[in-house]
Amino acid sequence: MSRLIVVSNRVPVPDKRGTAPAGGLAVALQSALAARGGLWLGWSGQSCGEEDVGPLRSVKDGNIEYALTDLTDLDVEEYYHGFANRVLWPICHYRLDLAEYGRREMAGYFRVNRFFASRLLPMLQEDDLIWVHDYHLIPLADELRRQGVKNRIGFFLHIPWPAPDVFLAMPVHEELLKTLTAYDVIGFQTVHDRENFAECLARQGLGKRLGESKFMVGEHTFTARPYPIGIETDEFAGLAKRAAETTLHKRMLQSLDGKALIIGVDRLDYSKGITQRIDAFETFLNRHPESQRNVTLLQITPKSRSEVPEYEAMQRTVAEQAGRVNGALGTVDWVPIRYVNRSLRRPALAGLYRMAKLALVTPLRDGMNLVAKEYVAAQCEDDPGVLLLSRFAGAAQELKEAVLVNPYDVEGTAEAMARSLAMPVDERRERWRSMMKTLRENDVFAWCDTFLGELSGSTARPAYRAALPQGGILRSKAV
Ligand code: GDG
Repeated sequence: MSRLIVVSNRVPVPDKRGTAPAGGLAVALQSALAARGGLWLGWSGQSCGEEDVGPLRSVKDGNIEYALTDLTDLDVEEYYHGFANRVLWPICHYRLDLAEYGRREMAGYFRVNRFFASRLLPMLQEDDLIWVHDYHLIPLADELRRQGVKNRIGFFLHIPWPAPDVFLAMPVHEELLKTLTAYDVIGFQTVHDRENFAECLARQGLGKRLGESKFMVGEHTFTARPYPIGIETDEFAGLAKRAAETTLHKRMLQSLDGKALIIGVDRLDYSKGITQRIDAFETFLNRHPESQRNVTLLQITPKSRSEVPEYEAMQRTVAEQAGRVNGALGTVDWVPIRYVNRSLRRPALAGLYRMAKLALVTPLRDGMNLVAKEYVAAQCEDDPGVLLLSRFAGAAQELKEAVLVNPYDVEGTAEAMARSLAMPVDERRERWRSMMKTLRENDVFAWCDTFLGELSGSTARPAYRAALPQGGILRSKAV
């Protein structure tokens, strides 16, 4: 079996005890790496200032090598904060209004991709399979090809691929689209994303479509397909079940004092629809006064990318909004919204999902949204809670038995909250069983197998699950 090379912006390096700081995605990729032997390359998260970037830092764990490179201040500013987070992220989430184009940042993005290619090159062997992740590294295959690499190279986009009118508004769209066609396999989260991509190619007159998933540009043919990412379903379900017996869980239950828990878990990001959700919750409370004092919304929102001005502003907006609702509707012994602005440990999160009667997963746009899947996996089969899910999350394509909402429709979402909280247990069970079946069939290990099967041209399914790292599942992904 060929070696596997994973390249992503950040790398989940195991700590000194050999424990992997991993959510489902990192666990699955580490298992695939352990089964084949291989290398995971990415940015260390550190800047070397204006100095020359030194040698790679290498961490070995069994037959997996983690190789980390620093970047200069200029690289971090232009490639990461600049083009990746201030142009590609908003564009791919349909927020043309937030994209800040700058030629300097665009050039920096391509330069850093060239740099990653040059770091990888000396470590490559002839039949290595290379799997590149996410929007930070779109041009990587093209840079590797220019440097003579002939290996099979795959790419998985974790976020949405936008509609052509949005994508083509980006000044550098043509170069970016062309570089993407240097891959052998391009994975998207949904059919919709793949069709948007195919339409971008057609609108640019770039190559031709040979079949549903086959495309040809020049002499090069490649596959572009949806590979919806999953979670470590059974492991997460077990984690949630065990968490229900912990002291934290018991304390939380006590503090709820019989009130129904509603949960929202999102990185602080404008794509997640947090402000619209709080508006909908307020509308629900006002229209259903009988619910007041009987429900509590726990919104867990760890900070992310606080260096980007929109994120800093959003942090203030959400906190003020929650404070306003609590001030207007709360009483001395009831707080409608509990707002937590930091990260919880993964087992604690799993336990809270299980306790919650309703999860609000209402992004305005999301590649997949793993929170939706984790919530379902964490439920108790006899008395499962209800998933209220945005139709604009990739997960809505698979979890059709969730209560689907349009997050822009605040009143509609408020009414869906009321319906969900009143849903009879038989209906909840039926919906849950069907969603759980989907999650079991397409867990993150199956996702990994399917993608690598396509990339390697093999239909045999290696048993990655058997090679799970000892550290198990600890926290969210770091890619
Ligand atoms: C990108 C795409 C796509 C959140 N708070 C805590 C915590 N989390 C974990 C969740 C979940 C993960 O973070 C978030 O994953 P999502 O999929 O919901 O969203 P993004 O981070 O935006 O991820 C997305 C994904 O890539 C994978 O392809 O689904 O569409 O945007 O696992 O549990 N984890 C812990 N404490 C927290 O407070 N431990």
